[in-house]
Amino acid sequence: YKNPHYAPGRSTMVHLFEWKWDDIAAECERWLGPRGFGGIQISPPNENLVIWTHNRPWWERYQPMSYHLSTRSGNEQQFASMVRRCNNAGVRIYVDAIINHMTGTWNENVGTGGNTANFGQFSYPAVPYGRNDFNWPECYIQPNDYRCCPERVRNCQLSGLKDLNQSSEHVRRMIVDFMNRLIGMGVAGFRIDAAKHMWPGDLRVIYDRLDNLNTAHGFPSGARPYIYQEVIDLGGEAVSRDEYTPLAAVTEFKFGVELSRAFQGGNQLRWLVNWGPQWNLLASADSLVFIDNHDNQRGHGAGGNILTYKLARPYRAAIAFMLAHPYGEPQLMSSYGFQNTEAGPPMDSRGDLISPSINSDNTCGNGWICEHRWRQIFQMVAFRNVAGSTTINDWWDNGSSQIAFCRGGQGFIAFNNDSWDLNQTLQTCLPAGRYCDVISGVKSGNSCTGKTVTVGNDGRAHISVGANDYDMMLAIHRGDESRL
Ligand code: AAO
Repeated sequence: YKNPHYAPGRSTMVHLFEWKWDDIAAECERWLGPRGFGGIQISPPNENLVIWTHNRPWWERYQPMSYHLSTRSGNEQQFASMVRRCNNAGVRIYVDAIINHMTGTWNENVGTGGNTANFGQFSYPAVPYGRNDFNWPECYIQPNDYRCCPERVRNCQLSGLKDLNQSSEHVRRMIVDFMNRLIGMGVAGFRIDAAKHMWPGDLRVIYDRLDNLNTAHGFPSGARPYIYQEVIDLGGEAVSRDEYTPLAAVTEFKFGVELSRAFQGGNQLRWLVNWGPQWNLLASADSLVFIDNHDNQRGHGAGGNILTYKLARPYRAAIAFMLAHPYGEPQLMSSYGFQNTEAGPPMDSRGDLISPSINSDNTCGNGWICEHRWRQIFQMVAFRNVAGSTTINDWWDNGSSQIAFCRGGQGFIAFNNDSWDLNQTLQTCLPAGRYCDVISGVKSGNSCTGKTVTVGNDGRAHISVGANDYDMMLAIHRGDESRL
């Protein structure tokens, strides 16, 4: 369950948060496929409670009403078409699976597919679930439970969300049927929402009942779905990430916390020389990594001071480090702009989502940020693809926050987070020639719209990253996007 089964030569998943299925399909064909992206995490595809009393917040999608594929992102036919078109473009789809719970109790009770529920009776007829399918008696997770009481974390309600009992055979069957239906339609895997709140033993039963990936969508025979479990573990809690790594991959929240600190100047970059398990991160193969996610970019979940698109310069640098470094399976966040942390995505007065528009410079409009279309980010996805399975060599630092390293003979990157210029002749490990810095510009014919780096026969080149440059990094590699 730890292999994302990306198409050959690809890497990196992007979370297209709250995008519509038709728009995702188009994005696979016009952008993600051609640019070498590996996959997409989509918002939950199953029917959720419509919550007008909070003006359709983003978090209504984390309150399932049924497993019908009917949401603001689209219907079942649009979902199937998206998966097929993206797989044809070489881009995999990963589903955010909400299997820990159903809704909270509300005075509205109609779902995005038109189904209703009776919250007092714990009745969700469109699944169907009834009172016997939930943990009983009702209890609510309190902050201190995270420290003392694993059975309360697993058997009580998270935020008042009705807590399914995954040891029930009926619940298991409903969940497995839902996930297998998606696998049949060609998805490559799942994010398991709130995995901390389910018993590892129950999850193992569910995972082991999942079908192999669909060979008609280009997966090798016998391939298991990629599963990454959302377990927030910053240390010191009764439930640990280590209970889940024997099952499948786990989200590594320390990754974004530490890199956000370092690239905001709270830690010298030279300490990143041993980035990985020596920082108490999970083993690389167990780890799904990101700087920000849809929760912590708006203060939900865990971890303060997480970098987001709002602090764009250090954010781009942290993302570049994530993509340049071989540790973990990286995931990018692609956001809509927000001030209010509850606010849902761009929508019209009927509550229908408004599609991102695409500007002539490839950026997005209509309120969508589209970090995955920022030059410094998408060009680092290509860097990662070129670097492949190489490891780090020729690490250099100045004893402070200027660092540089090679990825085998495939790529070279330098960062300057000091308040003085970086001006050094450094080993790039690349063949002699001229290279376009993929951070400050793009290759255009035989020239570069940004900095050009000339590598000598000894592999060395003069590297310059000014303290006041627009970006704090410079990257060159052997691929077409950089070689002049
Ligand atoms: C909404 C309303 C609620 C209402 C509820 C029911 O906001 O007021 O009661 O509906 O009607 C999202 C939103 C929720 C929303 C929910 C349903 O975030 O606000 O509730 O949809 O609409 C825990 C879980 C983790 C979860 C996270 C948000 O462990 O799984 O809370 N994330 C996922 C999704 C998320 C979604 C759900 C789960 C539910 O990604 O979008 O909720 O489907 C500690 C624990 C963490 C715990 C946090 C937050 O963290 O370790 O496990 O996360 O507390 O309670 C320091 C510590 C750190 C600690 C943190 C916060 O940073 O180091 O460990 O402080 O105390």
